[in-house]
Amino acid sequence: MANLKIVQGDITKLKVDAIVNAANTALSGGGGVDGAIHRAAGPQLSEACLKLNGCPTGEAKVTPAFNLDAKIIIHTPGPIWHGGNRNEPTLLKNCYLNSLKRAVENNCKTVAFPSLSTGVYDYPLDQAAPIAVKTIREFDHPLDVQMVCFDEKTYNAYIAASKA
Ligand code: AR6
Repeated sequence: MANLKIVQGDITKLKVDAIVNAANTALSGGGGVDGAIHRAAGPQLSEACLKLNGCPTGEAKVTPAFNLDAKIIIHTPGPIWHGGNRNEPTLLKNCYLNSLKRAVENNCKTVAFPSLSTGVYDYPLDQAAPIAVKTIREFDHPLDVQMVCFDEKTYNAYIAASKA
């Protein structure tokens, strides 16, 4: 079982083996945590992402972490919320699961996630948090995983999900 810790902070400042990025399917960079990770990692990250030819929603691809204090970045495009009837819960679960698999394949022991899909992609926090918590906790490898919540509202939602 993976061990889950919920913290509040900036994911780009963490010293962990793998940082997960809430990417888009083009892996072209953007706003939110994606923009922050690209700024902190440096311009080489865009070049590395371009070579990957995009990534389908729910899957996960790896690049080096360049100037970040991590070994790798795992890029996963979360689902855009359309009301919940377009397979959003399964796609969100797949983002967490496939990112954890990439971490294990790359011999990572410590992984940090942002709150996937709950920013620009509008996934309701109270529905996203339980999916994240359950998928991480049920993952059958001894990883140390941090959910890094940028704001207090997000932090409170993940704490509530972890206690439910
Ligand atoms: N550290 C941790 N979390 C952060 C940080 C940070 N430095 N900055 C923002 N967040 P979002 P999405 C939080 O919109 O909904 C991009 O343009 C933020 O407060 O970054 O999956 C991509 O290119 C929120 O709680 O990701 C895609 O097009 C969470 O990260 C699209 O946005 C996720 O918000 C992806 O949208």
